[in-house]
Amino acid sequence: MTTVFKNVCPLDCPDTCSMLVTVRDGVAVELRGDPDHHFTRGFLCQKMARFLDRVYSPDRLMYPMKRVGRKGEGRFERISWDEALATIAERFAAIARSDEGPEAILPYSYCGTMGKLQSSSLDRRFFHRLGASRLDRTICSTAGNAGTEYTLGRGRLGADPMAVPRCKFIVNWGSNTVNTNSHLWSLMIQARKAGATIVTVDPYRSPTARRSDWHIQPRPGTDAALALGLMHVIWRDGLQDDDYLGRATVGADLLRQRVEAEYPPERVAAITGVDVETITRFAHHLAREQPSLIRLNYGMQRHGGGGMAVRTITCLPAIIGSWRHHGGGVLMSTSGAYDFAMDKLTRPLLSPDSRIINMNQLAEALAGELPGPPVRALYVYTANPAAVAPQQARVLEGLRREDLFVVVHELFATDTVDYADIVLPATSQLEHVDIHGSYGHHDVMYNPPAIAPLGECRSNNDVFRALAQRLGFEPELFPDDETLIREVLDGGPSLRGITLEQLKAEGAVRLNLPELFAPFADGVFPTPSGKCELYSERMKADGFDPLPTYIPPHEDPLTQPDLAARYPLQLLSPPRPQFVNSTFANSPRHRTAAGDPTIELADEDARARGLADGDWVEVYNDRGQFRARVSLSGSVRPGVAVATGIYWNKLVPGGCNVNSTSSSALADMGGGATFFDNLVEVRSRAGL
Ligand SMILES: Nc1nc2c(c(=O)[nH]1)N[C@H]1C(S)=C(S)[C@@H](COP(=O)(O)OP(=O)(O)OC[C@H]3O[C@@H](n4cnc5c(=O)[nH]c(N)nc54)[C@H](O)[C@@H]3O)O[C@H]1N2
Ligand SMILES: Nc1nc2c(c(=O)[nH]1)N[C@H]1C(S)=C(S)[C@@H](COP(=O)(O)OP(=O)(O)OC[C@H]3O[C@@H](n4cnc5c(=O)[nH]c(N)nc54)[C@H](O)[C@@H]3O)O[C@H]1N2
Ligand SMILES: [Mo]
Repeated sequence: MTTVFKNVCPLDCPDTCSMLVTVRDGVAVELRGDPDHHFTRGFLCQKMARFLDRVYSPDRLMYPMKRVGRKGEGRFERISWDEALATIAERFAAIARSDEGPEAILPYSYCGTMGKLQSSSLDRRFFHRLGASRLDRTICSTAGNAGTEYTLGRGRLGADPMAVPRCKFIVNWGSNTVNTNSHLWSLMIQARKAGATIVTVDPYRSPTARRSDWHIQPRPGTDAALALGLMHVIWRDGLQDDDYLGRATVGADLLRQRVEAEYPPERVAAITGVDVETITRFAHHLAREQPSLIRLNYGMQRHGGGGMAVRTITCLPAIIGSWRHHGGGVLMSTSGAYDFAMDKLTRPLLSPDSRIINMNQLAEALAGELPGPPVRALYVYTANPAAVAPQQARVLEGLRREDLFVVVHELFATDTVDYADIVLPATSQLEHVDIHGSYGHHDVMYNPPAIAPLGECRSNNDVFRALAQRLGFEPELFPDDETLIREVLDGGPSLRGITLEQLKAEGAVRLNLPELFAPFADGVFPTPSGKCELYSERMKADGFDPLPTYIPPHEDPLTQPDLAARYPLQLLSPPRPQFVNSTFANSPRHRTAAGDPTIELADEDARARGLADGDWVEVYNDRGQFRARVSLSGSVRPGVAVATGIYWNKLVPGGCNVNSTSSSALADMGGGATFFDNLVEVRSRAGL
């Protein structure tokens, strides 16, 4: 029996591809990109093209286990599901009954799968019903979402990606689109064939910068200053769109006064390291070549002033009127167009008051430094915090605590699994059902179970159903997955009429939106004023500068010369193209393709330290150290270094990755992470 299923790529990536999976006699034998899906267009990235190797990997976890070695050692013995579930339920019930109460239990998850059901449905209901601490999921995009929300009124709404081929001037601003959003890149290439210019703004000569027509290379964390400099030039040279500014914005005069007085190109050049001529030319092209699009991604968000940087850049399209055009404006995420009934799915009102813990402060939470009871139990699923969280040494110290009960639900024996008391085996995307939105296009997609669960693997939802039953929670709160899909589809206007039956039949269905749309062409914004808020009363009320401004990085060589004297290099750690976060870092094929961890340095920084290409070095600061090989690839300016990731600690020499140096300080908005706001020094390993 051969059947072809239409599945959905589960990775945390904007592309959310449609995949055709051929199943013969219950075994998936072929997987390819769906040629009929408008965004996937038959093409999968180098990671997902080999997904079946991962599904059928001999390294998959196949049955529950309990710890027999020391914490961190990764020695386990097989147990039954019955024993695993009973152990977890008893520990949780005992903690909930204790004086410390259920807030001493902390769930920790992120987006190992983007499926609505397996990433945020019964897990939320379970922990809310239990009264556990709530996790603020801030590790990725919350700073920028807060910044755009203040400005546009909705954080995840922007230009339509399908209109990108119409653009004349395309800016990849802090976005490595070639690797992190490859199907959008192919739309950018279509635009280029029709005459568009592609620019990349990135302190690193990323694969995207290398393939662009123009690479602008600012100092890390100075993007807001660059954007304010562009505004200065735009107003000075009369390139603004007065009509759009007049009817669709508030605060234009105040902003104009600020940039005139405070951000002349000469000052901006001194802050950003971008010369006056480049700033001027950039401003002219951006304003004149319409539609101009800014693909704004995460690079600048992972700095101390990341929220304000995103807000500031997001003001630009209203000043030059690019929102008028299909494809014009800013594109950060498309997920705000989905009106999924998330509250029905997650039931926040089951536990409206329990403590909130910012996931970027896992180190502090495990050390008992946050208000409220100590964390006595940690339940990790769909995430790998031992590798991806900042302040790694302190996170691992916390995970080693003898009095901390740790459950990890995973497909593979990750760095985090090594610290578990109980390990649970998880199903892959081909083994469970799910429903997906996207943050890179506008389809709702259905993922059918194409094969039966391997070994004793269970999906996230199946485990939470079983735990809920053991704890005596109301069965009606934990229904089957199809009921959950119907509930989440019962949302707002963009989903109206889209049914489970239709999704099952068609696989992917576009939201109720026009074929192409320009969200702010009419000049109406979902802000309190109904306009694009160049000046924001809400920001003022929240204690921010109501106007766009430049906030230097926390660890800034210019404003903190003492720190920079010890740690002079600004270290960026964006993804290595072969991995998605730490996923695939254990796949033999991807590990081989990725090679050893590297640190890319400017020639003169290497020379000054007596280092040559290929040397093993130690990269360090007060928080920790990791090893990498020097790469003199000509991709960074002096004073900047790049170590792409995220490797598994246990698979690299020295046993720790780049996050042993990154900081858990928070960004200015949204409690965001500051992975790239990280001063380090490098020394030779010879003689260590
Ligand atoms: N192949 C692959 N695809 C992925 C992922 C992956 O790990 N691998 N991860 C997925 C996830 S979870 C996310 S969040 C997205 C991330 O998608 P992107 O935001 O595109 O990814 P990054 O590479 O983190 O950051 C983009 C660029 O920002 C640059 N940058 C760093 N600091 C600054 C700065 O101060 N200013 C400017 N202008 N640029 C700066 C970095 O050098 C990098 O080249 O990609 C998703 N897609
Ligand atoms: N230095 C540095 N650190 C970073 C970043 C960076 O750029 N630099 N990027 C940050 C960003 S943007 C993000 S989004 C985070 C990502 O951090 P995480 O969300 O923790 O991402 P992954 O490392 O991909 O880990 C996801 C895990 O989920 C598992 N998984 C997949 N599907 C399922 C499932 O259905 N059930 C269960 N139980 N498990 C499943 C996978 O096997 C994998 O081990 O990392 C952040 N950390
Ligand atoms: Mo992310």
